[in-house]
Amino acid sequence: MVGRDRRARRRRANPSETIQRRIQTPPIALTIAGSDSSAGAGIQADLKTFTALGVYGLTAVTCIVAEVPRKVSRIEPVTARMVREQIEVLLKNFRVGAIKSGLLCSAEIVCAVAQAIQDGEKKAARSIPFVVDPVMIATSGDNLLEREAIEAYKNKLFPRATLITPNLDEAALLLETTIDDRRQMESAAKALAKKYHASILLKGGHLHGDNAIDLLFHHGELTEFSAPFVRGVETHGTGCTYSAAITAGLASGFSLEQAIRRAKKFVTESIALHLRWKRGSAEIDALNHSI
Ligand code: PXL
Repeated sequence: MVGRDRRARRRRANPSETIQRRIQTPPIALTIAGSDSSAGAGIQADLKTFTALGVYGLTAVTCIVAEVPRKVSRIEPVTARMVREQIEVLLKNFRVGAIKSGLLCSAEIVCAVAQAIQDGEKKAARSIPFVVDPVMIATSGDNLLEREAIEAYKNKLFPRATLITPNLDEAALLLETTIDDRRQMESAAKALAKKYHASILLKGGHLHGDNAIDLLFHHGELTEFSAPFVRGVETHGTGCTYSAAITAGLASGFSLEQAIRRAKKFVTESIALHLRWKRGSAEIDALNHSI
C-alpha cells in the first residue's frame, strides 16, 4: 500500500490524528453572472479565478447556458426575483469586498441587480467596488443579451459601476461607432468614461497585433496594459476570467491599477498554459485557472 493510501485510511479511522485545524478569513467577492455548462466562462470561470487568487467566491446566478466553447445551445434566465434574493441574502450576511457582474441576460435582471446592490449598500452603509463586464456577445459570435437590456445597462447599471470592462465589439455597440485602431481605442475609452462617469478598461485583444493592449481611463488619466498576444488558443472565458481577477484584487484591497496589472498577468498565463482535449478530429481548449 502506498503511503498516501495508508495515511488516508488512518485519517478515516481517526480524523483528529492527522488533520490540522486552522481558521482563515479570506477576502470575499461576489459574482453575479450566468452558468456556462462547459465551465470555461461565466460563474464557473469566476469561481476558479477567485479561488486561484485567494478570494472566497459567492455567486448569484442569473441564467443557465447550455453550451460548449464554440456553440451556445440554449439560454434560460432565472427569475429577476430570485436574482435579487440571492444578492440580498449574500450582502446581508457576508462582508463582500467587491462585486462583479457578467452575463445578465435580460433588462429585468439588469434592473434587479442594480436595485439589489443599491439596497445592500444602503443597509451596510458602505459602498462596494463594482466591476461591470458588459457581456453581450460570446466569443463564438452568439448573442447573449436581449437588445432592450442594453438601455438598462446604460441607465441603471453603468452609473453604479466602479469599472466597466468592454471589449472592442461591446464598446463599439455602446457608442454606435467602429473601433479599428489604437487612436480610436483612446477616444472610445474616454467617451465611455465621460458618458457613464465610471472608469473604463477597454480591452483591445481583438485588434490582433503582437500584443494584447488594454487601455484604462481612470480619473482623467490613460494607462496602457500590454501582454504578448497568445496565438492559436481558443479563448472562451477570457473576459470573465479577466474581470473576475480584477474583482479579486479589489476585494483584496489592491488599487484599481494594481488589480488590473495582476489580472492581466493572470489571464495571459491562463491562456498560455491552456488545457486541450482531442475529440476525434476536433479539439477543445480551456483556460487553465490553476496557475
Ligand atoms: O464569455 C461570455 C460568457 C459569459 N457568461 C456566460 C457565458 C459566456 C459565453 O458563452 O456562457 C454564462
